[in-house]
Amino acid sequence: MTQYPILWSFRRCPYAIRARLAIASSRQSVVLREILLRNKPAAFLTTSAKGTVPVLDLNGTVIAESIKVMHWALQKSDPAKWLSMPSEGHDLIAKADGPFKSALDLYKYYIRYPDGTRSTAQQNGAKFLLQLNKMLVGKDWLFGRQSLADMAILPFVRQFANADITWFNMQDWPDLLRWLNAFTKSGTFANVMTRYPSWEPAQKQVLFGFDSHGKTNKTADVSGLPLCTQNASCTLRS
Ligand SMILES: N[C@@H](CCC(=O)N[C@@H](CS)C(=O)NCC(=O)O)C(=O)O
Repeated sequence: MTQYPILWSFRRCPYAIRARLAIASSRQSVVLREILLRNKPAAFLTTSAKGTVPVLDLNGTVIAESIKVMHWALQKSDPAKWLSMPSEGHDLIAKADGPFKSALDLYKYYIRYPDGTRSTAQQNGAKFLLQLNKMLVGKDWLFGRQSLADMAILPFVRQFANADITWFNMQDWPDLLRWLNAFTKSGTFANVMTRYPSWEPAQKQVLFGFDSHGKTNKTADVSGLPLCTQNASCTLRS
């Protein structure tokens, strides 16, 4: 039986989305375990007591940081050359994961904070988004070609946009809008956003990634694993 790594994931989590994007791009395959954050399975918490998704279990070695999951996948195989980006890309990701994510959390959950939090957070987030817009003028991707920075940052920009889509679409950042729309309308994004039932110990395994499309590894022993395709629900592999 082929041993696939296990990816614990939550469909809408931007950290988990970027991990799935890198796994799909790298043409790796993992067993996907979709969970609900409000009802974390004991087996998930045993794997990573931290309790955040994504978590990649490499048969005992555990990676519990999304950016590290991205690097793990792309270091194995990087056909789209996402890792070939200027070092500035890593600084940009750090900015997205740090101050921008903090602004995003305050913007989304402003109700828990004092009056004025929402507009300050919106302005702070917008400063970063204007920087991205400037970088995207005349370009499809932040550094010209699609890279790790685009895919690590876009899921968070999508979340920021969805917090108030009317306001977001009215801002003067046409290149940012073009970049985000190209991503959210892409097959790449649709592929990683396929819905799966929440994992239960007794369920059949869900294969995510390259092998799940039946394009490779046809001889691998994955009998009993559901074969999941882009928009389809899982079907059993005979
Ligand atoms: N630094 C972690 C953060 C992951 C994270 O915070 N994920 C959120 C979901 S988007 C989570 O699991 N939160 C735990 C919870 O809500 O209980 C990473 O990059 O993987």
